[in-house]
Amino acid sequence: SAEPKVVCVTGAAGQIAYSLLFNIARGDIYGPNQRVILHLLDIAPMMEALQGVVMELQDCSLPLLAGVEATSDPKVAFNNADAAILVGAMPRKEGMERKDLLRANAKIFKEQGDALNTVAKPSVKILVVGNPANTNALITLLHATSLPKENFSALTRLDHNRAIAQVALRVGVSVEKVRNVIIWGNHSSTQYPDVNHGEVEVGGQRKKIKDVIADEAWLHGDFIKTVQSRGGAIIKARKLSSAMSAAKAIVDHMHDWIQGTPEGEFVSMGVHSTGVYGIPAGLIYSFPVTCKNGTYTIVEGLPIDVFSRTKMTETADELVSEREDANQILSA
Ligand code: NAX
Repeated sequence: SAEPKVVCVTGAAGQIAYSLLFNIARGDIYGPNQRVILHLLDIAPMMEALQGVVMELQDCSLPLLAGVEATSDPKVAFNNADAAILVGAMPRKEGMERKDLLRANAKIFKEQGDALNTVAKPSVKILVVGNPANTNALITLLHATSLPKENFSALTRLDHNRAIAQVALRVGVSVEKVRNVIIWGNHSSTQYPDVNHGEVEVGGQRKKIKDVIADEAWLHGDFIKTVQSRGGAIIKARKLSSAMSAAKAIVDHMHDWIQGTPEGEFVSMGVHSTGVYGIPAGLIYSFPVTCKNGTYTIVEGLPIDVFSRTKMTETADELVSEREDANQILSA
């Protein structure tokens, strides 16, 4: 369409944004025929660094990039936004308790929820990446009261992609042969990567991942552990957290939400729980979803075994306790 889409990215001077902005500006989310305007939000002390990012975006000389605006004011950043990718957050510092982290972030996401509510398009698609992503998304949702709950999401696509990669490596096929793995729950170490409903194509035939790998000890053990702790392993090796793979996952998430998922395939998104699968209503919980015409639908009716049920409840319990902490902080 002729009208450019406005995409707001927060934390725009940070390392994930540095990998992400180029991909958005060359059309990876909205496609090769849709121009975009980038609105970049960061905090005031980062404005000089952010100007450097703006200069580089100009120098990329991208035909789809119709404009760039850099600001430290959320109301300017979210103005008229079609998509808002909330990457910026308060990082966990040495000696910080989970509650301190939640407190700092509750303030940020309350303000940004209010701003989205006032100035973004009513159809704005919001993706929260900054940690604790699920609960930050919930806080944003609770403060953007005039926006539909279905406009909000949290990123678990990186975990989803990690699960696909581990299965592909183990089976010895390329990643596009693997589909329908699921990340349930929180983007944290309690997340449950589940291959029970997943398929892998081997020798031209689509088979159950469970049957092809046929090693329950690995699937219930090292596989889950590797995916859950991958973020930490990258920090240990790189001395920085995942950025390239996070940016790729953000693009996948937004692309699929807007352009749709292929027939017969589902992906994982942290979305508002309606109570399906016995998950407490109102949490932002990662579910298997399909997307079509810009809306997601939770895949319902998958059979859940006892092992899965335990894991799904464990990660839901963590989200319930994060929600309680957030409510306490916000009402104080
Ligand atoms: P960086 O520290 O490189 O960048 C964060 C940027 O956000 C900084 O420029 C900072 O100034 C800015 N910022 C802080 N408060 C802000 C506010 N109130 N408004 C606007 N901008 C603000 O971190 P980076 O590596 O880019 O990671 C960003 C966030 O993503 C972190 O919270 C991180 O934990 C989270 N992640 C989430 C993932 C997920 O799968 N959900 C995976 C990747 C990543 O670890």
